[in-house]
Amino acid sequence: MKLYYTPGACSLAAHIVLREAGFKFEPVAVDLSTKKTASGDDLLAINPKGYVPALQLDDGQVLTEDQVILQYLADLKPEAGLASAFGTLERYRLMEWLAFIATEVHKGFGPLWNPSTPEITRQNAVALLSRRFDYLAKTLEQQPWLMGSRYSIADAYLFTILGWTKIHQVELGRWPAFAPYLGKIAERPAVREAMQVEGLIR
Ligand SMILES: N[C@@H](CCC(=O)N[C@@H](CS)C(=O)NCC(=O)O)C(=O)O
Repeated sequence: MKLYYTPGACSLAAHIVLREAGFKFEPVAVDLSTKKTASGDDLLAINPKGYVPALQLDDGQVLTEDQVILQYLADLKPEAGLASAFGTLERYRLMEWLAFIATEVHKGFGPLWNPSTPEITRQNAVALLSRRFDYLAKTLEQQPWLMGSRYSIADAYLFTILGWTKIHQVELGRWPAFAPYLGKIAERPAVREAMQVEGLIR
């Protein structure tokens, strides 16, 4: 498998899960400003949607959409315990978290990435994200992981996206539940490896 990723982008979640589950894979960095890999391959030829993550399977097929890639990987290695089994209510709870992270949190950062976003739009985006953070923090005050007692692909995804608060100077101190939660994810060997390979930590 090949993972097309950009350092620190949402593709970090898939990168973490590939390592958590012990897959053999090739990480291929993409420069999003040119949509090219270091060897000059065109991301658009891999993923016509033009974004990361894209997971190229060994038979050449390409899977996109972070939340789907995460589930695919977790389901290939159920022994890693990163996703509840299909057909159970717990799986729908997991999908509920993944959809919430993707649409409310991940995409909630959209305006903050655009340098031409007016200040008022930025403030509104931060206010909306803050309401989502209220809900997440309330959950994490009551349980160690989004899915309760077990770390899952949803935590890898949330960790990745909350990492962007540093880039955009969104202060997380208002939600004391986040620091220990993010800290324990950051210490996981698979997370450290992924972040080292992406050049995010030494
Ligand atoms: N719907 C996609 C969105 C992925 C996405 O937003 N990727 C960003 C990086 S975090 C990207 O590659 N943006 C470049 C672009 O859209 O041109 C998913 O959930 O995987």
